[in-house]
Amino acid sequence: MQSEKPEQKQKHYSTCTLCEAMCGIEVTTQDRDILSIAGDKLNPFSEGHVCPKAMALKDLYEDPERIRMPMEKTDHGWQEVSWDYALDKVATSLFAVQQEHGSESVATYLGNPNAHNMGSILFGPYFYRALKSHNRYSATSVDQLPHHIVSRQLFGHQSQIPIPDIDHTQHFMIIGGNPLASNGSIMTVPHIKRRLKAIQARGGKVVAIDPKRSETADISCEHHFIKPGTDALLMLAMLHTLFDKKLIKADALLPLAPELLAVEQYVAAYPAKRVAKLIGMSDTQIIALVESFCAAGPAVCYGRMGASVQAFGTLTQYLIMLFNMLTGNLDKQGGMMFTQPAADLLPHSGRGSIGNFHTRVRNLPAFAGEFPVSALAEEITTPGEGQIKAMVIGAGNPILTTPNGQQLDNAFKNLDFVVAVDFYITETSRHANIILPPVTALERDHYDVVFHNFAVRNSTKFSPAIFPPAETSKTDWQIYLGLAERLDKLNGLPTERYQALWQKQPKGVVDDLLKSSQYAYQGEALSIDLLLKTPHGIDLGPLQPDLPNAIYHNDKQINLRFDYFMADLTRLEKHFFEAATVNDDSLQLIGRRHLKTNNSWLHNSKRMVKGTNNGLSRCTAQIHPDDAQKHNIQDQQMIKVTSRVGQVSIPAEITEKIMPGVISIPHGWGHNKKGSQWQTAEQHAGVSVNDLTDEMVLDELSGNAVLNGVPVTIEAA
Ligand SMILES: Nc1nc2c(c(=O)[nH]1)N[C@H]1C(S)=C(S)[C@@H](COP(=O)(O)OP(=O)(O)OC[C@H]3O[C@@H](n4cnc5c(=O)[nH]c(N)nc54)[C@H](O)[C@@H]3O)O[C@H]1N2
Ligand SMILES: Nc1nc2c(c(=O)[nH]1)N[C@H]1C(S)=C(S)[C@@H](COP(=O)(O)OP(=O)(O)OC[C@H]3O[C@@H](n4cnc5c(=O)[nH]c(N)nc54)[C@H](O)[C@@H]3O)O[C@H]1N2
Ligand code: SF4
Ligand SMILES: [Mo]
Repeated sequence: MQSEKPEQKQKHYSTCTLCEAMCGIEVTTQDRDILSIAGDKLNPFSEGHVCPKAMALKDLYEDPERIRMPMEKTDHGWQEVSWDYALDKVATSLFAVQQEHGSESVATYLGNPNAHNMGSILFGPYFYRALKSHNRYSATSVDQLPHHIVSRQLFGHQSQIPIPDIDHTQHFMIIGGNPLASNGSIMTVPHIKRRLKAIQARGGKVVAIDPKRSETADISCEHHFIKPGTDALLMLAMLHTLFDKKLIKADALLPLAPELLAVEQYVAAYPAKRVAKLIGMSDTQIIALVESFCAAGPAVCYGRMGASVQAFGTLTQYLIMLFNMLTGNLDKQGGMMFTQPAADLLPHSGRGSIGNFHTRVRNLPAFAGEFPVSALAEEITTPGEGQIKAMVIGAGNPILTTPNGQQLDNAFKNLDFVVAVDFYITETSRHANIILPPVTALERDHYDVVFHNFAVRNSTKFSPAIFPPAETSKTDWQIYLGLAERLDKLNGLPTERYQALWQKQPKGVVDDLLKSSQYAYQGEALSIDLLLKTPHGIDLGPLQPDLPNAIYHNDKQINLRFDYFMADLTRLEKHFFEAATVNDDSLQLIGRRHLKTNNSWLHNSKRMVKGTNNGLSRCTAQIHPDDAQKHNIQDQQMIKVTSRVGQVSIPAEITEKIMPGVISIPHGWGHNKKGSQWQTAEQHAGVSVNDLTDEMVLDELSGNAVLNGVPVTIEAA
């Protein structure tokens, strides 16, 4: 029995890692309990802002269903096992599969939370390298892959992505993003609502282009419906208008991109009139969009998830970049700007190789060493050399988050061995032979090695683990390093270097990066030690013009690569102007996010699933009243939604906020698979929209999945 007195309450300053906004939080603890989580008012970047999800960090920490020790699947169900046993077993099992079937037979899938986890980012690669398999997949190819390809080609590095300078812009055009729900993406921006309102307060404009009148559209000055998947046409017409109306302002960029004006010939065939009907806007509307953008002073056109994860997502993101360049808004205050992060990983990380190798079955190109996840199921089920026989899932739930999830679920049953690094028994990790559970976010050291690079202001902050590590728990990096060392040993490779890595820890790498940074604070060079003394973080000022320094190409020129991107116009012509007319009866499926969700994995927090609309689950199919009438569907009635790959039954939610001809279903639901173990999530199961999305339809330029603009039919169930 413990006789010690309970400890005093303590306040800690940390960072929420649940989305990209990097909000500072004040966490009050007593012993090992979290009493409360509130916004850190002294954090110079987030200034006290948090969203309702911050409290989910507490729910996650306390969740009795979260796994705290490794689990092995046995004939008698899940059994808790020791860490040493589990790590040994995983390493020897992966090694055995590779011995029998070759190194490519083990594949990895890395999910979204890795991006918020410096341990996985910095030390995970030791493990993937030890595996020596090209069969690598991640959530990138259901998300931001187009952005990486555009930045790789134009600026020479996949992660050198310019960010909207939201605090200085006079005109913010948002294409396919809903930051009021997502809190911003590839735009790390706490308190987005206040910042969007500030643009309007200083006489500027916010314009949303979206098939849904989203929460963001609701507080914008203008909202224009657009037919899903047609944004490339809109951008072509907008670029055409720039030349037609002589609105080009590219002089400052021409020395870095001498061919920029040649864009005119590629967009010549796309006057607003030609595309208007296809995109669902009038030609005058399109022209007015451009004129008002150009009249505004500093302006920025920003395209995100809705614009990326569609059939022409890469072309769209490329054209958006050209639009910012041709209007003189790249690298300009109030436009699209590069960040100057204090701990900059970019010079030390892969710039992004394009098409070095291809998938076995469908011959799809790899980008930055990863294959499109749409190909994963067929690579598991198609026999032959290189067939995937074992999977490592790190912080991902691809059965709910990638196209044709049902097919992937079936494919997983064929695997000889699965290991999941996760703290829940999810729809995906239930397939594992062994689950290795890391600690939750507040129990590990944190520095945002990714999201400072995407932030609307330069800042720096280190958040040490709030609780000292328990003897029996491990962080992601300890798991990955432990596996890497074991695999190298099994492969007969030297393992001496690991001793130094265990000592150094990920925070040692960040310390090195900070010490080599251009910044100082009150005369002292940046370091982890300094940041420990400034627990609210340090503001490093607004983004600065950074060209040509920001370019990673050796010649310091922006490489426009018309040959690569504009070649896709052939496919676009075929798709929109030559293809047979689409089935009149079909609707276009799109996705949506809610402030209280986080992809597939916060539904076990009662607080996050509570208070949904009219007693309906949040997982509804939103349709327009005209479509409801046409199909004789009442509000809240169950409907069947059918696509080429599957069918789901889901309540209809009739709303004028959605464009006629469009249907919106959120992803991350579908917690109704036998064997997962998160009861609250199962009580709010919903259905998985990715049982409808099609793994065979891709943005062919990048291999990115098409999750927006999927043709479906509906009928009353
Ligand atoms: N239809 C449709 N599908 C989509 C989208 C869409 O808009 N529409 N969005 C796509 C996008 S943008 C993304 S990023 C993907 C996300 O897809 P995934 O990354 O595959 O899915 P998540 O739901 O983020 O799964 C995260 C898993 O990691 C676990 N986890 C959480 N934190 C940690 C941690 O610190 N360490 C470890 N080891 N595990 C952790 C959770 O328990 C959960 O099981 O979904 C995509 N799928
Ligand atoms: N609360 C919450 N926050 C999150 C997440 C979450 O699951 N929940 N996920 C995080 C992740 S992983 C990511 S990647 C980001 C994503 O962040 P965002 O990019 O802001 O993504 P969404 O909120 O899904 O908004 C996408 C918008 O695109 C619209 N759209 C759909 N199809 C099209 C189209 O064809 N054209 C146009 N123009 N618009 C279209 C949708 O209607 C929607 O309003 O959010 C992050 N933040
Ligand atoms: S916006 Fe919400 S989820 Fe995102 S970092 Fe801030 S508190 Fe966390
Ligand atoms: Mo994402």
